[in-house]
Amino acid sequence: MADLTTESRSNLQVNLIGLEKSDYRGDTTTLCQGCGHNSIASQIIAACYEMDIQPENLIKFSGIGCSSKSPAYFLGRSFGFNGLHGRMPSLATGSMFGDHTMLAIGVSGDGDTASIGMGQFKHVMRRNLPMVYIVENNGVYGLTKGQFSATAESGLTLKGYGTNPYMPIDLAWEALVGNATFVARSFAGDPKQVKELIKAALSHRGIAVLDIISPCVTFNNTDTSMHSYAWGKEHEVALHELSYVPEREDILVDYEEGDMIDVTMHDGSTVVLKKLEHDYDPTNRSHALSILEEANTKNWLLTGLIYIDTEAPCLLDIFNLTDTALNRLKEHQIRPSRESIDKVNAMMF
Ligand SMILES: Cc1ncc(C[n+]2csc(CCOP(=O)(O)OP(=O)(O)O)c2C)c(N)n1
Ligand code: SF4
Ligand SMILES: [Mg+2]
Repeated sequence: MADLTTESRSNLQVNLIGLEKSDYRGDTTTLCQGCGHNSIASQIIAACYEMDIQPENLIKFSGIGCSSKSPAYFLGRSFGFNGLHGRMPSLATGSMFGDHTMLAIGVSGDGDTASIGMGQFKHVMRRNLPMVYIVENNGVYGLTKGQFSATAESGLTLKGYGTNPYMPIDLAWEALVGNATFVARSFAGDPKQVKELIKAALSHRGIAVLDIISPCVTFNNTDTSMHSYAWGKEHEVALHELSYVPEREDILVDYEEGDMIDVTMHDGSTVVLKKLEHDYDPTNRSHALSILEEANTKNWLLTGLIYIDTEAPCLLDIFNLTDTALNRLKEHQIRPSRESIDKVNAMMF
């Protein structure tokens, strides 16, 4: 029988383990139409389907925020834990010790990670927990009505919040200096790149950080734009202020490796995306640091796989765990013998 490529299989009704794409879906989204987070959820569904992942072999994690709600909208058959704000890393660490045979996907926001969760983020990087860590980065706290987050650019002016006086935190940079073993950046409107990076991240045995720029169409906008929240509100008086959400089209881009493109956001502002060159070597850490620094100086958003180290041992390898997951061992297997207790006690005195 001919060997089917992943791409040709994705056009068929079922994947190699006999599941349909619908087996990877979750609940219907309650996020705003056009929110970048929805597009990322769709690419997680597509990546897991195409990789023939058994949904029951995967755990989803999140913290708090619109982004952190999104695990409800993909992989409805998988396990899931929506934790406290900024505490996703410790939750994931404990769970993965409980069952190291699972795959882990975490979805966090820029507020959840770069503000309240920054300490936990840094430690899960250096511990190299095997987990896909997606940050849906929109520069605001979307869920709590759009305050600046720690990744918002300095000088950005938003209605109700004035002008942001602080320099932004670059999460790809923080991951890299924190010794992450997989660091990538993308844009929610580039589904092809997002999907490929998610697949690569799922194949990585270690922490895989995906900083995905994911526009908040409701709050990260300005008053003067024709597509702004304020403009829309002026033209639709019948809607209640708190429930009003402007309907927006997803912003989609398609560009080649090495290319640089300007993308106009819903508020009329522009971001410059630069895809890494085809011959870029992501295993060179110091080069990765220098190109990120250059991109920041020039105000580009560098997209693609920025850094990967496939040699570093992951947290669960270091701890020499049993082949059987700890949460599946029987009581008699986890109870230490009298001799080993005596041995430990003898070492104390
Ligand atoms: C301990 C704690 N502090 C503050 C909040 C309020 N709060 C909820 S979500 C959120 C920010 C979410 O922002 P982000 O992670 O960027 O997600 P987004 O909604 O933008 O996707 C905040 C401050 C909270 N729930 N818990
Ligand atoms: S408020 Fe912003 S981040 Fe939240 S769902 Fe709406 S568009 Fe997305
Ligand atoms: Mg946010």
